[in-house]
Amino acid sequence: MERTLSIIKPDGVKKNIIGEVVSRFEKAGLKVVASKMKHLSQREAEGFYAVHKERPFFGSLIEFMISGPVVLMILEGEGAILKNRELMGATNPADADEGTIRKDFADSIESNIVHGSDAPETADFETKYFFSALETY
Ligand code: IDP
Ligand code: MG
Repeated sequence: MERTLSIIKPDGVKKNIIGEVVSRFEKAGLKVVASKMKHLSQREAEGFYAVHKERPFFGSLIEFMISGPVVLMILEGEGAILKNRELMGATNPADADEGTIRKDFADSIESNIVHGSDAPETADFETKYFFSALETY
């Protein structure tokens, strides 16, 4: 069993598709084992995306991520990290496969509805960044 961090970004919350996104995870066999809604502070968002801080889009990404509340979740399942990435689709919705969350709902490469950890190391860092052991089930 593997665990991964999922975030429904502010655009997903604004579009009122929390249930739709979670339903896709559940139908694919991923289980929500932790969940909370949170309006990230600038410091929290910058710490989460620290790996991207030299990228030209960093400032804009942080502004977007703190523009409204997000839904933070830990998903559990066999191959959860890759399975979640497949359900999400490519970063740029223009490149995303049919039937993926980003293809169906995302407006741009920045406002792309969901985050998902990309490897076991990032999944470990990211799940612990937002959840304590006592908050997971
Ligand atoms: P990922 O979310 O598919 O893993 P990353 O490359 O890790 O994509 O980028 C993190 C987030 O930064 C993306 O989900 C997106 O919101 C934003 N982003 C990535 N590339 C660009 C870009 O070229 N312009 C604007 N925003 C970007
Ligand atoms: Mg990434």
